[in-house]
Amino acid sequence: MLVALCGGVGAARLLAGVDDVVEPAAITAVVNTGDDLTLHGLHISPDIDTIIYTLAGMANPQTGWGIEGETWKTMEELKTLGGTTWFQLGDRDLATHLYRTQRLAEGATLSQVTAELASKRGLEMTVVPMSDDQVRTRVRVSGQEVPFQDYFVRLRHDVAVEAIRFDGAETSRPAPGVLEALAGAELIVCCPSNPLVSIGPILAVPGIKELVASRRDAVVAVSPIVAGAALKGPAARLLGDLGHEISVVGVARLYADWVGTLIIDEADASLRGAVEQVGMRCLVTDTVMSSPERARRLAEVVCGARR
Ligand code: FO1
Repeated sequence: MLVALCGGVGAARLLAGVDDVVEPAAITAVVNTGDDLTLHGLHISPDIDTIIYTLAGMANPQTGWGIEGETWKTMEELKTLGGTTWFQLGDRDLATHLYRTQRLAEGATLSQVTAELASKRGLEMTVVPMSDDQVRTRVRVSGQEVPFQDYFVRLRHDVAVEAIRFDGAETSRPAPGVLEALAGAELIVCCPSNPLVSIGPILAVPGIKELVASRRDAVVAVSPIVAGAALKGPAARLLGDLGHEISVVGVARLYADWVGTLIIDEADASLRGAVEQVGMRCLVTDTVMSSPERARRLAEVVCGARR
């Protein structure tokens, strides 16, 4: 059993590679739900949908989120009505949010709905939210706390961040099966997602970080920072804003007490010693997943990297 801790796009690309290397039925993806939001009365789970769409081969390859070949008739019509359109929901993507919202209203848990969506999209791996309880990442910018998607999309994450908080984390419980999967996994993979706002919320659910740290030798992480920058999204900027070194060494320090092996890109080969000084093994390989083939090769290195 391989268990992957996942955010959005970077995690989805690596998972698609792992899906080629490991029997999909033996993979459990534990996905961040701190990015979730309720908009137009709909429950939207961006990271879960990005994972499912990518593994189903239907994700928009340019953006990494939403569905390929999408139409935007509903958003265009909503705009003429003066409705909220800063968070773009494609016509086909809307079906996912309508389905999820209806099922939740019928009393289903987020885990149950996620399992239904994954199987209806033909996935064999298990996709599970970090928790069925509501945990929402909130970001403080210019003295004001805003929901994650307001920061990430409406403000285009083009603002300095003063603090982040995972509202609801303290009283949240791991989703059913998460602790068992982590306890029984031969390998726990921390995907190249944003350490602070994608991996952070997962570890903030009580019980998860403690369990992962107790199995540190089985934990392999892929750095989301390559040559001092993030390949996608605000990870580098966020690390800097919140006082962390924007490098693979900064990532290693963040991960020191629960990751046994950090995989870094060849561009950072000179920092391998510095990462090992933080107290973890360090492997150097090509971590830029600009094609399915490169994602598959990285997945092979990850799957063979266990201490
Ligand atoms: N990201 C954007 O930059 N602009 C959008 O309008 C947008 C809409 C959207 C709709 C559904 C969905 O699942 C994701 C969407 N995203 C959008 C991406 C999303 O903000 C990020 O993928 C995650 O929250 C960060 O991991």
